[in-house]
Amino acid sequence: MTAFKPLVFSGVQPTGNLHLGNYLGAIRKFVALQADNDCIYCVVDLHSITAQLVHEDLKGQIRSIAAAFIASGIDPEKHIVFNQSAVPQHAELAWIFNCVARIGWMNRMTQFKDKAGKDRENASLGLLAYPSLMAADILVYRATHVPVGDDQKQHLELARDIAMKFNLDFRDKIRASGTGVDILVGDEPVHAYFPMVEPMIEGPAPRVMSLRDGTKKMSKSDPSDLSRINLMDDAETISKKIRKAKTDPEALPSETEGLKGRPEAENLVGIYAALSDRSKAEVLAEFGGQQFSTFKPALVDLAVNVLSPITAEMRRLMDDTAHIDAILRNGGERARARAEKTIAEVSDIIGFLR
Ligand code: AQP
Repeated sequence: MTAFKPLVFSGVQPTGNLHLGNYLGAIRKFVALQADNDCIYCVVDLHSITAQLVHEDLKGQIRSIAAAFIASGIDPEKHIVFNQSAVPQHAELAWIFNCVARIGWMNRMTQFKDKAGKDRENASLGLLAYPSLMAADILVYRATHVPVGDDQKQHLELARDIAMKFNLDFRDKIRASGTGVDILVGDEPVHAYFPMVEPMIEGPAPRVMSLRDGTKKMSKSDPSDLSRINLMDDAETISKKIRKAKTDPEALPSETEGLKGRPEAENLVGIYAALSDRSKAEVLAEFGGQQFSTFKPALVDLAVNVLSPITAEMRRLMDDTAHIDAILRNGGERARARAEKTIAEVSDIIGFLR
């Protein structure tokens, strides 16, 4: 039994200010995975026009995500950093996947339901097909591992369904092409062209919640800026947002059990734990019994210490757009070379004449 070569792929949309949820749920994992893996990190600009077509400064947003990757510690020479639209093979494979995936699969996606809201008929076709493009982003490199936040779990399950259907529908042609790999799916041996991607969701902060409502995900598109800590916020703004963060009147518990039913307290303790590389239990061992009036200033100090060097480096990088553009161009060329090979093989398997 052979296996797919391990490859990490993930992406971030240039849809607004990057926030602490993006950083703890995704970017920090990207950084950690570099040491032992071949990694491709993408600014997924094609995705950014699915919910909102016109952006005031999309180029600036793309550069700011690339700057955040690099300022956080991603090495664009050892690994690949690029923007999605520079590699048209993503969109080409997405079209093929639109024909593999079923409309019913897309209709079940909770992110589509949330983002389309009540006026579903008026949502863009791109918003409905978003998970198909996301599957193509990953599988055009035949990537095996995808570090993401908890909210992307359903999309990754769909990427596996698309890969599986393609592998089964084209089973004989994949075998004839000599490009397949024998894998086990459960106990079932499958001769596969596309791997079954593994989501990497675990980590200290798979779902960071809004500072204004502990039951809602921290999100770039939340209309209240007080709901999130942006990577570009200065120390004073971080302090203001944490001081104003919603809490309850109780003191912090000494054990994690005591966080049940207290979503805001759980969120702030989770953020503290993730930023300090400790468990929630360890944080509560230190702060249990104390009021938020003591805990919040400690969280402000920690958040400012961790985030301010990244913010400063992001600002420095964003002042040198030529440097960022050169990194993205170079990454795009290297990504394209890999993606072209997949598209040539997939076209041959399907039977397109090229
Ligand atoms: N609150 C969060 N907690 C943990 N991880 C999160 N991610 C997003 N929000 C949280 C993870 O960040 C990565 C990049 O996300 P994205 O920008 O591509 O899309 P998103 O998940 O739709 O992020 P937002 O902030 O909620 O954007 P909008 O408001 O535009 O929809 C992903 O790995 C995601 O899981």
